[in-house]
Amino acid sequence: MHLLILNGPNLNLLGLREPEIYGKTSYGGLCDLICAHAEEAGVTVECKQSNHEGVLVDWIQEAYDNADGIVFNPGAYTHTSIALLDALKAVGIPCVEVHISDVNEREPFRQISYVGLYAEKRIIGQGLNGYLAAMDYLIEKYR
Ligand code: CA2
Repeated sequence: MHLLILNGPNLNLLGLREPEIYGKTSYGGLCDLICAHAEEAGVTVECKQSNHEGVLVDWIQEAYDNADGIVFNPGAYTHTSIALLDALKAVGIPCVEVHISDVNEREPFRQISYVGLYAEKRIIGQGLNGYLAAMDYLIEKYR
């Protein structure tokens, strides 16, 4: 089983700014946690991050041939991007949406999710553990 872990804009800044919201672990540290978790579970994983909507669309399209599941934190594009929703619908790969912070307790605009119209599960406000919980969900359901 192969999982694609996608992160959207500004998540490369993890650990550098706003630690009270996003924690102190860097983006590289998050990828290390994800890789260790995948190895333990016996699945392969690829971690990618982009600040560009079109690049994220390209990676979702490319996943059509090789990923069995997508763990996706689209960052701010969550709340704006019909293009990402369409790309997910087009490839039809099972997807879990993850947010580090509790978007339901933040500004009203963060409570809209286009990606959430496709994602079969949303994990919100569990910090970085949310990524591991999303992997476990996909592994248990689709392995
Ligand atoms: O809580 C989440 O995971 C978010 O997807 C993070 C996005 C935000 O726009 C969403 O509403 C919720 C923002 C990511 C920004 O990441 C940073 C990380 C460290 C320092 C500054 C920004």
